[in-house]
Amino acid sequence: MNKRLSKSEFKAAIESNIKTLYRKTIDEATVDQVFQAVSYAVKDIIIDEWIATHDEYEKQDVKVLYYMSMEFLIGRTLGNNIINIGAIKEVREALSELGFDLNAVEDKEPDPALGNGGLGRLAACFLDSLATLGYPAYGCGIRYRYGMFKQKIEKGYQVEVPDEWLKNPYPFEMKRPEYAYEVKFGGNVRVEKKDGKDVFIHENYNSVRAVPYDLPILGYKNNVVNSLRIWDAEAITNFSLEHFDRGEYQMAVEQENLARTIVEVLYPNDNHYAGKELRLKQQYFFISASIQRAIARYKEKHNDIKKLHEKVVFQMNDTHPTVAVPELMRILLDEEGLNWDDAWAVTTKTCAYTNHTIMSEALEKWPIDLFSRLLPRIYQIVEEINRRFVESIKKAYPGNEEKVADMAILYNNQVRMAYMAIVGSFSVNGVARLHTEILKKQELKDFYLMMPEKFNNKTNGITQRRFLLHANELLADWVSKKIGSDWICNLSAISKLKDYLDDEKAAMEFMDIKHRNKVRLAAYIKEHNNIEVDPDSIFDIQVKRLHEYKRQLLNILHVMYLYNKLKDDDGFDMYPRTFIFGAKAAAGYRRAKLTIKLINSVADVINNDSSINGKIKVVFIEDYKVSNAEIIFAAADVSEQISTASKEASGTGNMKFMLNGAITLGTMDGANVEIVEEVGKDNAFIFGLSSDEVIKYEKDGGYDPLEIFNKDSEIRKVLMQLTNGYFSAENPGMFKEIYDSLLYPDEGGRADIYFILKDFNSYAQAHERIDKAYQNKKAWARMALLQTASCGKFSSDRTIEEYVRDIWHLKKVEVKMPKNSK
Ligand code: B1N
Repeated sequence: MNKRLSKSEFKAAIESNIKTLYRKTIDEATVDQVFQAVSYAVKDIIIDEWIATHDEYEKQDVKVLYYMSMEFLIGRTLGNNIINIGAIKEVREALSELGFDLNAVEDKEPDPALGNGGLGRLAACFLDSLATLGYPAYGCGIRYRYGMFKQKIEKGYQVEVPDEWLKNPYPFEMKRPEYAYEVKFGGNVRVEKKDGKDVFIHENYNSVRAVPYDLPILGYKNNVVNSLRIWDAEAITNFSLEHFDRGEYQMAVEQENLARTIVEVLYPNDNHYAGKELRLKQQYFFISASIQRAIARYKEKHNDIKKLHEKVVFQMNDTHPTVAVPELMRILLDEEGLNWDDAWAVTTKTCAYTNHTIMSEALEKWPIDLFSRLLPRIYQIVEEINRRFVESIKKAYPGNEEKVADMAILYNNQVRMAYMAIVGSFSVNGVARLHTEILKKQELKDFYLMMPEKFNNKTNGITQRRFLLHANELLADWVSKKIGSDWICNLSAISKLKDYLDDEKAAMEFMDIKHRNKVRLAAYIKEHNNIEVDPDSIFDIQVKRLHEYKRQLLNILHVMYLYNKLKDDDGFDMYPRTFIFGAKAAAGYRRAKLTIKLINSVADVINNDSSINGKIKVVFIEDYKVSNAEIIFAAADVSEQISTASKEASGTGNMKFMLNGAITLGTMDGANVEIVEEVGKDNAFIFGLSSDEVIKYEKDGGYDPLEIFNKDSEIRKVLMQLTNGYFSAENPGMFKEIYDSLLYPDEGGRADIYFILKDFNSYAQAHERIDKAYQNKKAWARMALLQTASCGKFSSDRTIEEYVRDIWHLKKVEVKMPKNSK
């Protein structure tokens, strides 16, 4: 095994780093400085493996995956890196002997939040799995100066605070100026004839230099280190007096500004398209740089560009990287001199596309005038792709103009990015079985009928190394003691825990660990919210981005309903419950922000009402992010996965809860369907409309929430409390907007478009079943253990193996322990 440094060697390395970095002795060092010093000690080990890995890739001339994504939500890396080099014990002891606590040191790392939610975290899990399985891969993304904002709650409202993750140098990144590329925007394209051929000359453009920074992505104890390559932008010409004199001042300043603004900030929208020009700049910026680099690397060893697809595959994480299709075409046509058909053959064998949502407001449709102004040459290519595709539609459906309107890439003065992604790719996949079926049968039906061979499903997964091994040490140790540690790299082995389902002692140990994790979360809540919660109550948790379709509103309305019952109905009793929420709302998403305020207002009233004897507590955890997520999942009894059926493409939080033994309270949506399939429907609390029912109502109408409101006095009471100041005495009208949205038609002519009232009673009944089930401690323990024992399928290792088998066709590489390591 690769234990390269002993405890005493780590101690020496840390002390020596403190000295070189800060001219201090360890006794004078702050915890921040110790974080830097430990990170450099770990990086020292990583570097040798990093070199060895890339030497091996070169030597074997392997095919490489480029996973293109606007988002990588990697979270803190120090702890994970220490585990993956197999040195957790040595580092912890070394630090402790130096007078520091590893957890406190880990807490000093900024949480790199270069992503919004599920889509970005999925990309991070995939990188972890790729390295652990030994597959050659790069993550390609953007080095945003500011990542996802930090959330503060002030007077119940969300306030966004900039995330300055680069304020101190980030110890694990490495600048690679030798791989810088120029990326051009704007200007115009001139056509010249050269040797009878058209040559396209891009002129009068602005440009920036894209400079990559690499972050090491470590496999688990296998010496493999892949790279996450994130691009920074620098000005090409630094402003100089010379420019000032020659009147190029304007140009110089513009280029400085362009460079600065491009990578300034991550757009904080999840599942929502805002159509901002700067966003398209970001997209083209990192795609152009990544593809230029991939092709240059290919050409170092190969001279036939027509065989690019044999060594390179580009996976596009949703439509955000879809300019990869025309950009690759541009390079093949204009720089490599291929003809259209050859270039198109290479492109469509190299690009693949993952769809992550069917929410219509998330679909990227760029206005043609904006797109063509910003990317004139790329736009010409898109026009030609579209022209040829429209020809093929006409051939397949002669005389059917409707098909052209439905399927063309350019339509209604817009570039429909999803359609370009499908046309330009050899693979199109959804992220859970139900989601892929909806794509094939509804959203992308026309494309599926025309090119069925492209469509496939890849149900999402999560890495058990972060979400169990790192996040829940107590449980991880217990599992390994019971069944060995195979599960770390082969999660299906965790099913061996099923042998213990009826072993009462084991089940009680399992619940005891859950309890200790609840105590840990209770302490976190006490520290951050100053709320006392009872670890013996049921921890019922919904953490995810705030979005109407995810229905945090349904959850909090139900809390209001329970509270009313406790107050009004003497015969009613319930097992104590702690409802925990964590969610960021996009900065411009008004209704989502109002829902946060509602949750906090309800929490204020309920938590301070002694008449209910603490039966309900409501907690909103500020700044939900990867690092506190790890504490939260470990402590959950109930996992709220309550999206309107058909809307959540997969969900991955659902899997993280399951892995940690929480039981799903959910709709038959996304990957919940497959979770229920694994645990059995008696071991989940399922409620609500099916996706078919939702889709039918959306198509045919026939749902009127007012009917429910008029018939059901308990629901009516809850809704009235939104407008009578019951939870907002200072401003009774505050939640009127939410009330209206539930009862009265919106601009689209529909009310309660997420079916909250329709699903309410079924949801309340599922909660009653939970209340009953929890009181049978033995049965609950068995059910909780069964969740962990059944989650084998949901490892991102499984997902990656399926991508490799069906789409990427990569070869596993073994990396020997580097000789020159210490
Ligand atoms: O991707 C996750 C899924 O598990 C979730 O169900 C899905 O909602 C999420 C535009 C998105 N889909 N689309 C986005 C993010 C940012 C943005 O600007 C769309 N996120 C998802 C992983 O498959």
